[in-house]
Amino acid sequence: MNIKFSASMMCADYGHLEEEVKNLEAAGVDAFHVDIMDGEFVHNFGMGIHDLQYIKSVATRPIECHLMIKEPVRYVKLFAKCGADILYVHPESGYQIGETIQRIMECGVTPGIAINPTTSVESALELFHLVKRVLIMTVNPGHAGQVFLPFIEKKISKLIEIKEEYGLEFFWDGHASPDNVRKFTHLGIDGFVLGTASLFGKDRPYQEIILELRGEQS
Ligand code: S6P
Ligand code: MG
Repeated sequence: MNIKFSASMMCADYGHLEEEVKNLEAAGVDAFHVDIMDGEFVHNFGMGIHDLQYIKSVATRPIECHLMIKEPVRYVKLFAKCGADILYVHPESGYQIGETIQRIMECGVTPGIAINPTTSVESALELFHLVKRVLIMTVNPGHAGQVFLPFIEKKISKLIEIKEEYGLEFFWDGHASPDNVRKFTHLGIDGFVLGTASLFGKDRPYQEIILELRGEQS
C-alpha cells in the first residue's frame, strides 16, 4: 500500500536541522510538513518563513505548509516565493476561502483544506469542488503531542463515503500513532503527518520506524 508520510518539522531537532532533513529523506518520508502559526488563529507560535526557507534549501522532497494563521490570503504569495509546494488553509481563517484557494492556485501551488475537529463535513462540502487535498485535524490545531479525539472517527467515515465522488485525498494530522496509521490506512486515509506519536524523540532510526509504519521489515 502506498501510504504517504510527511514529517512534522516542528518536532524535529532544530540544532541539527540539515541533518534531520537528510535523514528523514533517506528514511523515505514523502514530504515535509511545516506548521505556521500566528499566535492568533491558534494560541501558539509554530514555525515561520525562515524555517521554511531553510528547509527548502536542503530538502529535495515537497514542502507542505499548514497555515494556522488569520487571513492567510495576505501571505499566499510570500509562502509560494519561499518554497511552499502545498498550502493548507482553514476555512474559518478569514477572508473568503474560495478566493484564497484561487490565489494559491494562481501562484502555482497546490491548495489544501484543513478541517478542524469541530468543523463539519457539510460546511466544507462546496470547497471539495476546488480542492482535492484534505488535511483532517484529529487534534485541535496548535500543538504537537496531543491525544487523538475519538469523535473524529464518525467524520472520517462520512468523508470516506464521498471520497470517490469528489476525487479527494485525505491526510491525517495529529497523533498519528502506529495503531492509528494501521487502522485508518485500511479505512481509506491516504497519508499521515508524523510527529511525536510515532517518528520523533523515539531514539530509533527514522528508517526503521518508517519501514515499520509501511508494514515492511528493515
Ligand atoms: C498541530 C499541528 C500538527 C503537529 C503534528 C504533531 O497543530 O498541525 O502538524 O505538528 O500533528 O504530531 P504529534 O504526533 O506530536 O501529535
Ligand atoms: Mg499541521
